[in-house]
Amino acid sequence: MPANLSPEYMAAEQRFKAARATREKLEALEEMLSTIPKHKGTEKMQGDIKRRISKLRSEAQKKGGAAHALPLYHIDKEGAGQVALVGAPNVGKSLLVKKLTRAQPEVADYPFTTRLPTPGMMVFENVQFQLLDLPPLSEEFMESWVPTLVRQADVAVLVVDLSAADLLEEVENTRALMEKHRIVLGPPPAAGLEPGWVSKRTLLAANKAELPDADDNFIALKDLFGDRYAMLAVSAETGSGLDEFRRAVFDLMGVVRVFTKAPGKKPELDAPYVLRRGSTALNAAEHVHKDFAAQLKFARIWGHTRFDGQMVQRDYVLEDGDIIELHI
Ligand SMILES: Nc1nc2c(ncn2[C@@H]2O[C@H](COP(=O)(O)OP(=O)(O)OP(=O)(O)O)[C@@H](O)[C@H]2O)c(=O)[nH]1
Ligand SMILES: [Mg+2]
Repeated sequence: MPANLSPEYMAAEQRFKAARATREKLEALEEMLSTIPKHKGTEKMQGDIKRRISKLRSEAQKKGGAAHALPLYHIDKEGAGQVALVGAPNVGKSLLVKKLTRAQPEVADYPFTTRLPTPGMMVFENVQFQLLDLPPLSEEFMESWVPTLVRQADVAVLVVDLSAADLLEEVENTRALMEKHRIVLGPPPAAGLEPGWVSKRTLLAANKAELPDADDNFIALKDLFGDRYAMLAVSAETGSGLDEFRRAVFDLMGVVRVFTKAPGKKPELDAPYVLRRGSTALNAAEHVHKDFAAQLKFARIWGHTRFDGQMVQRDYVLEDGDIIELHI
């Protein structure tokens, strides 16, 4: 490690390490190059920085467009599932995330407030889901990386403003914008998805439900889109419907919570395994330990639909809340 690296250089290097977007990386590298002490001892480092700059530049150009047009964001998934909030500007996506999690996204009474993705963890009973606040979807402008994040999410919440005059159009607009990027909100078409397309299970969260006309508008929404989306009237402002929102997200996620217990011991009730709905006793065993799965002979179940300790086979389909005792 050559001596005499300045604090400015160190700060720039930190920024480079933290950067996700190509533009940010490039800016940090440029600054590293300008602040690195220019002497024999740093020659190799200078060369290394220059190489990284030119590599990033040429990669960015190959992808098309100037390097500065390529911000990319990636949010690491946490918890039992990720939920992308999508919708028109100013409908209350950020206030919902703020009320449901500990995140502090900016909320303001004008469109295009949100510029960056903001994750926050939402608790539902004994599990947590990651909500992702996103910039708005709009025909006028949409951040280029938004569809990628929606694609990666497990489910979507389509937020609308029940007081908006053009409410029904907004739903259609959002749906159409996502389809431009080959994302179907709601169930896939009957004929199936074409290659490259995805569908997202979607909850329509009709926000600002405490405002005048909201009730009538909710009825109109239900008439038009009730077959397509699970729907809920909420108010991020007053908090009404937010408990139902947590449960609706859980239902949409398509998972079951399962507790394990060792024979003769008490179940571990604070930390459920979260498995896809339809998972079997064998799948639960795979989660616990791969050796368990190979050796699983049978299981005993304590749950709502079985009598306590009932013996089941490996193909038993788990119910939410089941306690399972694995026998090998
Ligand atoms: N009356 C009422 N106002 C709300 C409610 N939810 C949000 N708002 C207000 O609506 C405005 C927009 O809220 P945001 O959460 O910033 O909306 P957004 O959808 O994130 O907006 P963009 O970031 O521009 O997409 C703010 O003034 C909020 O206080 C609600 O349930 N009722
Ligand atoms: Mg916002």
